[in-house]
Amino acid sequence: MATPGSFSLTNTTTGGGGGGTVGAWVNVSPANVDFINDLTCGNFGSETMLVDPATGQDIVSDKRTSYGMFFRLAENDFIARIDRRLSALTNLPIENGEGLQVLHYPVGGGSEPHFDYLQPTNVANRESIARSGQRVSTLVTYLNDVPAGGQTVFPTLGWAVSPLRGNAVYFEYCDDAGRVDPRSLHASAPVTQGEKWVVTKWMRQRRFVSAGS
Ligand SMILES: O=C(O)CCC(=O)C(=O)O
Repeated sequence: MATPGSFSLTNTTTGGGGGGTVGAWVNVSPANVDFINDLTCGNFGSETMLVDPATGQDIVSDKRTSYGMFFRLAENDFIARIDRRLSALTNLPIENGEGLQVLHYPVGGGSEPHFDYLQPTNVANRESIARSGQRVSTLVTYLNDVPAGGQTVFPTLGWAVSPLRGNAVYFEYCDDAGRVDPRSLHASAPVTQGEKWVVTKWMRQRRFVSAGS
């Protein structure tokens, strides 16, 4: 198992949509990328959920062909350190963060365009928004170089980010009044060679309280 080094996350570039949508690249130190990979060993197997843009429902979807697992917030010392760093980077309280999600896309894996914000078109989403507020931002960190395919694509913005180990893409889509920005529509292009590993952090308007807690 790799040793967790000091977690360095540097906001290197900003760009993207303008208006309510902000995009940024960040960089994660290689030791920490290895450590995140090691920590996930043996915990995979469940298909991942996404929010269907048409219905707002959380779905296990043929629109996403990847496998994933969640860490609980501050599940161990290393994850707690990442949670703290991402809280500082996004300028939101640690407690507003959902647990880190790690995704694995095999060859052919990807996702159709979708929003990360919750649409209040079903009871589960309405209850989640009532508990924790809306999702406000997403940080996707790439854990490996992908030889071909696997870009994070923003079709409305005409923006695509290639997965490079240790880089990340950050985007915001909800203002203080709770208005969401549909320009944050995004997808993972299919991996055509190799595989793709990412870790995703979603932040909420308020303390994140999961269903049943
Ligand atoms: O894997 C990616 O590039 C994007 C991940 C994603 O769409 C998400 O976490 O909502």
